[in-house]
Amino acid sequence: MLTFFHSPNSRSSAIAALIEEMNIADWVETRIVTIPRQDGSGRRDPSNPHPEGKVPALVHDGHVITERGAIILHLCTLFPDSGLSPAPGTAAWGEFISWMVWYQGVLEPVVIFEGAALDHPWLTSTFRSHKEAVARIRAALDRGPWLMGDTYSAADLLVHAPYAWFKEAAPDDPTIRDWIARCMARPTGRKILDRDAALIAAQAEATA
Ligand SMILES: N[C@@H](CCC(=O)N[C@@H](CS)C(=O)NCC(=O)O)C(=O)O
Repeated sequence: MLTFFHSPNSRSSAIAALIEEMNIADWVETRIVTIPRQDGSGRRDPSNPHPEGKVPALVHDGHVITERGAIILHLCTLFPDSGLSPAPGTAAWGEFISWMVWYQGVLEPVVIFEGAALDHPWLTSTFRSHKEAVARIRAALDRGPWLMGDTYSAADLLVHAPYAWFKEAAPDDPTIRDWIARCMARPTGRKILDRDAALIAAQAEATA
């Protein structure tokens, strides 16, 4: 059994969109939880199994899976025919895994460091910079039109996410901006935004 713990308008929205893209909602139960928000609203939800009280979390037969990249890899392995990744075990799958792990280990940290104006030689030697990360995205899109080539995949879904949420972080590069716009224009993304807005309204009403 698969249970997805989601809080609207958060990093878990990417997993909600993935479940729509993969057309696997019948196999994954979604449970809505609250999280502490930067504006002081919300609170940690005792029913959320994530060890740090964050979202997303996916529970598979009692095993807790966290980090979007790991959740995406797990769902794409369980549902290999959903069309959101290369077939597990192939050479292209190895490249797909690289995007997932690079996103978690490099891209999100360098976007945060830049936003927080953090600079230190240890950070640069470990992560390089947002500029270099952007160059990697651009090189893939030059082969494109998607990160993995001809086909939209969960790599696009995850890697474009910070730029969809923090528009000021989006690189001033027409090719990358066009790719972000194409990712955001997918009907599933719109559907999740609308559903999240309804959930936020319902949560606000419940706490009023
Ligand atoms: N590295 C994690 C990040 C998860 C994360 O930071 N989630 C935020 C939602 S935007 C959260 O749950 N924050 C609640 C808190 O800080 O307690 C991932 O990619 O899944």
